[in-house]
Amino acid sequence: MATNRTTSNDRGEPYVNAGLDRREFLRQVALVSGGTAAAYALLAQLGDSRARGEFVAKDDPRLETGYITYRGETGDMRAYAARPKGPEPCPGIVIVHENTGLQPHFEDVARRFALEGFHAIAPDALSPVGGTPGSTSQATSLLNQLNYQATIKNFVAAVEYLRTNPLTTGKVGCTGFCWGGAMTNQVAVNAPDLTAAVPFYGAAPAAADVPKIRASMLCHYGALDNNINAGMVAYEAALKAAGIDYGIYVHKGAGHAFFNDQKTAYNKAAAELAWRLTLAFFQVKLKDERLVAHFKLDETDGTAAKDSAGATPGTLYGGPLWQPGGGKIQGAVELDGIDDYIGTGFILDPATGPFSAFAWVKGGAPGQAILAQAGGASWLETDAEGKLMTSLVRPPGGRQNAAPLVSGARIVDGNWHRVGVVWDGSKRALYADDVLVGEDAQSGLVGSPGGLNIGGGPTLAPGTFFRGLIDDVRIYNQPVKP
Ligand SMILES: [Ca+2]
Repeated sequence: MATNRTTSNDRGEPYVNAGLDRREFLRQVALVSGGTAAAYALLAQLGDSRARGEFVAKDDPRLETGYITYRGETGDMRAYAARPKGPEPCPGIVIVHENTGLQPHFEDVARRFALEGFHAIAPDALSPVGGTPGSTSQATSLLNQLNYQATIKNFVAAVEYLRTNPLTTGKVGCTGFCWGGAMTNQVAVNAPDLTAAVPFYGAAPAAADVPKIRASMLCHYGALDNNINAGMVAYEAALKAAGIDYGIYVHKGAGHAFFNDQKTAYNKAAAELAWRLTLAFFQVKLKDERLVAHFKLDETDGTAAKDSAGATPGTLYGGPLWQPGGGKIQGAVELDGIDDYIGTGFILDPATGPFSAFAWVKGGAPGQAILAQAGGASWLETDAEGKLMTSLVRPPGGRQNAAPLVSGARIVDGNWHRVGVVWDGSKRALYADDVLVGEDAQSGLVGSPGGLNIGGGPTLAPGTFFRGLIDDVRIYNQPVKP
């Protein structure tokens, strides 16, 4: 099965992108595994998907993937793009391939980033000459003929494409490998809006260029990679002298290209460590600072709901059920409509300024709360007809009554709906499925220093508890357009 399908894939690409054909790959596997039969067995064990160099399947249902084009220095650039499904903005990552062009391995790396919550694109540096050809040696030869300065600008344009993309948070990182590691260093020098960069065994930029870097840097090296490592000491000295936020990690026992699982230089231990370090680095450096609390509700047991953005974890009361496979984005929590809710610590006070709150809900009935603040008001709830509304009202005083805002969107039909309330300081707005369904002007909102009740009203009155699934609750400290 695996052996038939791995001779080439449907685009006619070679089995491995390391200049090794499949026979040579099998020979090298045989050297370490005791014979060709054992090598085939090993390939089969790797599984069909893995044997094609995929950690994440091309059609993973959690992701949106495909090819995009953006405007570069030399014209239209083609790139593979992968992001989590859904409209929530993510930090951006530009991935720069090795000197063999945009091989399937780098598209897989993009999907790995997407699964971790990033909007990743892997541009094809060979776009100006018709794209990466089937032969890896031809790709390398073509790459060497490209105008290097124009190629740098093509990748800098990828940073700008992501930075200005409505599906990103505006924060962008860049990572790349070998030739792409050197390019990542060049992107860091030439893209002042780049926030973080992770070159893998990349040739250093000119020392005189290093002070232009604005990004935080994490540089991976293989301890056995003598050629590249020759430039490491001077590069570090220049980074230090320029006061740049940097880290250098030299991976023991690893050589050039140790991250690429399609090459014989692959070092699993080093690759896994480098991946964890890279993810942690990007997660910290590219954090969405607007997001002050984020309850993914992907837990499988226990009575704690993690806050992945802030420091206000929730506690489950009344015995809600975790539904690890039943959410809109991975797992969700199921509430019984009687007394189940999640209570959190204080996150923000609506009286102090603009904010936004979004959640996915499925189920519910008229008159139930979705998100309410203890001692304050329901931020999101359903009215007597099951229509989305907010009871966040302006402070008492003046001639007008402070009235709730009711939308026309009935959301208790048993389908998933993404609901949201946005306060921009002068207008209340309600969103259902990312469409504006209600809006009015207000002079302010009544505040509260209480925590949030997810699935329960502000006073936890009987009849206000939500019956159904709630998922992915996000609170932002500013107006966010869905
Ligand atoms: Ca979830």
